[in-house]
Amino acid sequence: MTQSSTRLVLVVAAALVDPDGRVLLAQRPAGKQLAGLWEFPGGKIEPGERPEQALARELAEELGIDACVSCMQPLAFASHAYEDFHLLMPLFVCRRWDGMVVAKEGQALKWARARDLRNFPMPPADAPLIDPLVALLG
Ligand code: 9L3
Ligand code: MG
Repeated sequence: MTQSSTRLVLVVAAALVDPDGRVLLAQRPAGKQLAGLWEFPGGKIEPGERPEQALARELAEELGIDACVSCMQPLAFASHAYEDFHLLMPLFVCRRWDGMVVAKEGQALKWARARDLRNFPMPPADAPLIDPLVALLG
């Protein structure tokens, strides 16, 4: 039997939904992997973190908001095999947070209507998350 040595990378992402039903997309900055593509904000889950905790930490670091952890709703799982690692990424819908969204890392941000999400070039893991999100938000 051959052993696969593919690294598993656990990431968590948010569909931040504002009171008008718009969803926040963040553009991956130049110099990073997948630069220029629009993603659901989030990042890697660190050892010992629950996914929702990791997401709250990432949203604080990247967007300066204090997201309501107990309000996060799991919506769908993304999975994508890159050449050197396999990405697993749950998407949580977040409708409640404290503070104003600010691009803390200089990233471009866009509030998009669910039906417009398909117009943004996205990383391969994020694109399949649009259908369940559109189904939820209409
Ligand atoms: N990633 C893909 N879609 C997302 C996020 C937050 C992350 N919505 C991918 C990009 C990288 C990996 O996950 O391959 C780790 O993300 P980061 O730490 O570079 O933001
Ligand atoms: Mg990130």
